[in-house]
Amino acid sequence: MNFDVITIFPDFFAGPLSHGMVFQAQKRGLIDVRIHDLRDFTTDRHRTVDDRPFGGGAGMVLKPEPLFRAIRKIQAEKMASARKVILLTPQGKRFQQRIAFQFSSLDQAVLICGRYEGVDERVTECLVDEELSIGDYVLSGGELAACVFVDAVTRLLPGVLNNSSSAVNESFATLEGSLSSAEGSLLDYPHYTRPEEFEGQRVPEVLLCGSHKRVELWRRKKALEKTLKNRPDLLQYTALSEEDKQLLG
Ligand code: 6GU
Repeated sequence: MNFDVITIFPDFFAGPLSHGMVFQAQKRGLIDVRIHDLRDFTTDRHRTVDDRPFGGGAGMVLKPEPLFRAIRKIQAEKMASARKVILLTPQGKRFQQRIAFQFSSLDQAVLICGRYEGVDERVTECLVDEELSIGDYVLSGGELAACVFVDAVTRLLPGVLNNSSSAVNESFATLEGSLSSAEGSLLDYPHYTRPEEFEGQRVPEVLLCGSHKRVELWRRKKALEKTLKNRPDLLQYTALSEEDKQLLG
């Protein structure tokens, strides 16, 4: 899969893209991430990317011309059978696991990092397929959100994770990877590793007992408790069985 990121802070991405799974996926040729400096698509001496909003008000707005030029160049460079242009903005639709899964079937995602007070709406209307936000808070720009998008989508691509089952059991994922948490999923259960005792705290006995059945029940109970404590909103959509109700007490 190809990711094309349009940003005014190209150097921002050096760190996030050169570690861990995203780095490995690039090395193995499973993804290609290209960073485009929006200023390279300006034509004036000052390489101007923004201007004051019509109608007045605070802040600056990203001008349409450099973004149109950048996106058209990216689109012309490559034939892509499934390509989407995505604007990262707090005004977007909320990014969720289900949406990450949908985007993982694309062969190209063009990510525009919003900045300042916004982006000229003609860009959104003419060029953008989807506006995405990563959550209900305001960031100073879309760069962090673009990194979140690349990471969340990359790890769903075939062959990226060596252990294909670990992506399936975790919080927010379902067997198909296609349902959102709001459509029936719990937070993950707690995990422990060695040592068995650390500063007087022992690993729960049940995890050492060797009974697969008892471990499964305990994990289900803990997942239910964790979800009730941290994300009670998710339980609204999760059908609790009689056994679940007993586990929760
Ligand atoms: Cl995608 N951009 C900005 N600037 N703020 C955000 C966001 C995106 N998602 C959540 N907050």
